[in-house]
Amino acid sequence: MPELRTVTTHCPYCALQCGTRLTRERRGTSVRPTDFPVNRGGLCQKGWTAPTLLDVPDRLRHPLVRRGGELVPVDWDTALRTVADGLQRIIDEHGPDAVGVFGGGGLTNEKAYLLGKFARVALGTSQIDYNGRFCMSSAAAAGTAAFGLDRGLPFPVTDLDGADAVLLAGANPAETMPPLMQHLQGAQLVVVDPRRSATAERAALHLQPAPGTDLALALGLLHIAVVEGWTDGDYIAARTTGFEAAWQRAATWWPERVERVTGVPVAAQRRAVRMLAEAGSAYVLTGRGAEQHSKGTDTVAGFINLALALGLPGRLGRGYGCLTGQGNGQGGREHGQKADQLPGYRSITDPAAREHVARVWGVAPESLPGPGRSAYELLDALGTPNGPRALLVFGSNPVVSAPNAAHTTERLSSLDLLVVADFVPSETAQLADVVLPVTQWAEEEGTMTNLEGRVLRRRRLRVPPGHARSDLEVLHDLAVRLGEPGHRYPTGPREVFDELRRASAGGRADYAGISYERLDAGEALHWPCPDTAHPGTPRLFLDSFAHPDGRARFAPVEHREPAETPRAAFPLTATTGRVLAQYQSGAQTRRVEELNEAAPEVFVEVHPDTAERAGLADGALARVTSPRGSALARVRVVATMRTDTVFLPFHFPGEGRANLLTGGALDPRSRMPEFKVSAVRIEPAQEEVAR
Ligand SMILES: Nc1nc2c(c(=O)[nH]1)N[C@H]1C(S)=C(S)[C@@H](COP(=O)(O)OP(=O)(O)OC[C@H]3O[C@@H](n4cnc5c(=O)[nH]c(N)nc54)[C@H](O)[C@@H]3O)O[C@H]1N2
Ligand SMILES: Nc1nc2c(c(=O)[nH]1)N[C@H]1C(S)=C(S)[C@@H](COP(=O)(O)OP(=O)(O)OC[C@H]3O[C@@H](n4cnc5c(=O)[nH]c(N)nc54)[C@H](O)[C@@H]3O)O[C@H]1N2
Ligand code: SF4
Ligand SMILES: [Mo]
Repeated sequence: MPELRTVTTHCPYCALQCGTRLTRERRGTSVRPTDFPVNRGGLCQKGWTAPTLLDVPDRLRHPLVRRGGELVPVDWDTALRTVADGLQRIIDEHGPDAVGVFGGGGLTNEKAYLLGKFARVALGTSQIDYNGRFCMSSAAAAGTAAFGLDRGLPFPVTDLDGADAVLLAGANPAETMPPLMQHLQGAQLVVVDPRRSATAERAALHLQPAPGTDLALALGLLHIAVVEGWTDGDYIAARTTGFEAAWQRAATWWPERVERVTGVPVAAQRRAVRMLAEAGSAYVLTGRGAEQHSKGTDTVAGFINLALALGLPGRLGRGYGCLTGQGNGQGGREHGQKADQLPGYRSITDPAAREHVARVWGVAPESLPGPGRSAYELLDALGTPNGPRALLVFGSNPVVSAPNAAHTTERLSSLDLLVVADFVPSETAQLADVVLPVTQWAEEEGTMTNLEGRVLRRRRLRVPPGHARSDLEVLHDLAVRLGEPGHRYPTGPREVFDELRRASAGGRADYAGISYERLDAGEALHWPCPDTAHPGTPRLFLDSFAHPDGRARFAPVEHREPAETPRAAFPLTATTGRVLAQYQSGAQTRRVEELNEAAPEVFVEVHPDTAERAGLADGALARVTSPRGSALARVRVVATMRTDTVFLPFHFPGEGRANLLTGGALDPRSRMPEFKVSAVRIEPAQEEVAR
């Protein structure tokens, strides 16, 4: 392929997928924002510094194999043979489910699709899941139940421009998607966040509930909407079912009770409902703050109930949406790297879906495995008698980002074979037996699907360094060594995408009509897009919802406590989240100097009274301890914190891992871990005292 001097592409990081133009300069690569609708000429600090990622000094250039305890460089053939022989031996001895695969929501659609096919066909394992389980799963489960279909935003981001009021429940886009804020400028924001986040600073109204109490709040807001006559009776009658049962649950959540449980004053609850109900154009949006709980699915359902009662979903200039997180968080959840899923957002237990996909893959439907374990359950089972003894990781750094980090790391270490494909030596790669160096965004072609379900082209500007190969090539090479016909695992992204189109055809996320040609011609294509003459679907649900009767479903949800509540030994609640300058496990952004200067180390935000009681001053090193272990973090005394809550970002490694605190409690439906609530105590770190 000829090398271009400049390409139009998208940022490698979050689901906003800001449009960028990359140019090869004499030294390195430069980036500029384009006038793409989601960012309209804006980028955040991560986007501006993204080219630095391409040339980080410790970029992986050779395959590595562990020998005598050390990872040493080897050639590709040796590395691939080591992996294939190891996998084959484990499969022969223990069966295909002894091999697990862990994918990522940052992978292109092509990679996510081929990874799922590789797992089900080349390995024959059911044991595949991905980090999107930690991200989108609760909103996806609630959205599917309510609307019959899950697409983060069922409308384009630009629809928000006209909003008069927007409720943001547990989302902090001022840090996590800064260019999105320009679309919210005209709206009065109601921000639900236990912290006074950067987004809450810009809100007309900030509701500050205790972590893990959003469901009580959502029930209370529905209660007020009904009692004060703000509901849209015609809409409820014509477009929904299940209102009565949902209302019965909300009926007992009178405002004073909600205030007692959440800490949100009655007057603020009333004002929030009034702002939404009186707005001509109103939206309810959820983020990870409301979703990453052992009741995340019910909590999202609670906010969807509120939106339905106010008549928002499926109407122009109104709606409910979830702010999808990772670069391909949307596409990554549609093409079959999820434990219970086949491409096109099909269910792996649906005989018709198995039949269709098996035909595209040229295999027998009965040969496809059934559903596997969810992400945390998979990690938790590693190295146990019935669990996988080998794991392939593509696009995640679970040593830092998975819950219960000490335990998770111990499980990863107990494997017979850990294989990590990455372009940097992440903390997980450093544990691996084999590390496979891969290409990254500006070195490869592919597609991503952004938070509004719009399919975008990622384009290649440069040749990869050293011996790095694309994930698609790695999967092909491994499959062939496992005895598969090579043509079944194409290495060209366009070929893989064309196969994905066929596999998704007729599914819920139908890409059949989307082609590289149409995308390259500049068409804005949102799925579903069933044929090449179809214009795509920027707005879903305007005529009807995706359930057979066309109606949205209220869910009769009830509040419950988090899996873990404060007690004498652990009197505070720790919640976790993000800062602007770091991304996820930090594997990428901690390698970018400007970002590391902006956010160099883990901190813990603490209310002044709480800090004083603990004998901690601003800037001191604190030990934060939960029933699972401790993390060390620098104290930030923040006057706007709740006295019962502390906050840590999860981007940092080693003893600063916020996930040393979090536990394995899971939502029963989405299997989302409770990242946002751990009971903790906080005290001066002995390390500090000793210094
Ligand atoms: N800078 C940056 N941007 C990112 C990412 C990143 O790592 N860094 N990651 C991307 C990804 S994958 C994702 S998923 C998105 C996530 O984007 P967000 O959902 O905005 O991110 P978080 O910081 O995890 O959580 C949002 C807010 O939830 C609050 N919160 C904590 N507990 C609770 C609670 O119990 N209830 C409520 N209502 N709020 C609570 C936190 O204080 C925080 O301000 O960001 C994407 N963008
Ligand atoms: N405590 C706490 N923990 C959390 C969260 C939280 O809010 N609180 N949020 C959760 C959420 S929402 C998410 S999304 C997860 C994310 O956490 P992770 O899954 O760890 O995500 P990343 O740090 O983006 O890790 C991606 C890794 O894959 C590599 N990579 C990137 N692109 C590619 C590719 O195309 N191919 C290959 N082979 N490798 C690639 C990167 O270099 C990096 O090492 O963390 C979860 N963990
Ligand atoms: S908001 Fe997201 S997509 Fe846009 S520049 Fe920042 S990280 Fe990149
Ligand atoms: Mo995420």
